[in-house]
Amino acid sequence: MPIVNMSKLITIERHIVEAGALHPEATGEFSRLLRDFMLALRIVARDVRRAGLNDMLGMTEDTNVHGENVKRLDIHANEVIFRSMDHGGHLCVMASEEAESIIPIPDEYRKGKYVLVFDPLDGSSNIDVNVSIGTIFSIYRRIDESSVEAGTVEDCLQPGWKQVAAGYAMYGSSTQFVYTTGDGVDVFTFDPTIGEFLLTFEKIRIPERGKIYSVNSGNAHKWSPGLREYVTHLLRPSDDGCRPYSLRYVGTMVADIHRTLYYGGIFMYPADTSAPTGKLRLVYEVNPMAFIIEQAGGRATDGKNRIMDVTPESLHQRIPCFMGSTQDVLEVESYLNT
Ligand code: P6P
Repeated sequence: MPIVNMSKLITIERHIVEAGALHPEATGEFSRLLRDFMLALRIVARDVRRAGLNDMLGMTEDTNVHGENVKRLDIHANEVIFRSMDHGGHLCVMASEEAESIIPIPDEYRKGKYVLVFDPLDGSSNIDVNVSIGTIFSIYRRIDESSVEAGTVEDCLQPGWKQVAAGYAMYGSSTQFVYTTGDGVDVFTFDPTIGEFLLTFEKIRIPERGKIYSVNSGNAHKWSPGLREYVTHLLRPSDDGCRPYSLRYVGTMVADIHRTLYYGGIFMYPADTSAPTGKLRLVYEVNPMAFIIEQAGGRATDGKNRIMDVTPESLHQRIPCFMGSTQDVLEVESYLNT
């Protein structure tokens, strides 16, 4: 378990400023970007918590680019993030799960050197039943940092190893913000009595191996033989007590990754016969989570290749993903690549 930080009272804003001070060349633009993004998350967290009272639950008539029914809270969260981030002068372009193409910065606002891609509300199917949902994000530098023009789709299609920052907010029993800028993973927990995100866990390290696997077993009949053999192996009791593993699956990637980060084990959304590239989207779901998992000492692949080495070809490209404790991911790879 990560070290609980009970000594220092550090807000996310102070953490961002102090981290920025470590980079003398920093202009403060990145810190202002994160500050504005935290405002958006505060608003989304408030509205998620009041959704039932605000009558924000339920479906719209719309479907998103993936043909999935869009919940009203999805649209609301998307708009809150856009309106919080479009005028700060630090972004040149945005991309969202809820938008078919890139989201340009309005003409009247200055274009900055950063790119924001995000899933405004991950776990939509769980909204109406009060199960944890979340917001996932990645930040990149634009390809041509000297440009002051509008950003392009190419700026949003950079490989994950170029991420400047990534993370997620989880709207669960408490609201937590988990992020990395490439120097480890820190967790902030929202204290509504003071309206601040306080540093609660520093530099989380994922266990080298866990005892939990997380996958939608309802798709088992469509898995590859190697994956079925792997899961059968996990469920076969071992003399050293390391097996059988337990199955935990929330159906919200943010929640399943958050548990995997703390307890170890493996989260999988594999390819199957009906989804040859899996379900989860590379740009704004899998890459940010891969950055978090790697920064915590874990491993994130598509079953063979490092996720963050893949160059996206389209905004909503899907990719199979296996991420979590290094030994667990290496073990599933050995079954997938026999
Ligand atoms: P399934 C939620 O809709 C989501 O995009 C991820 O958060 C989650 O991991 C996955 O889909 C769940 O998909 O097919 O198991 O319901």
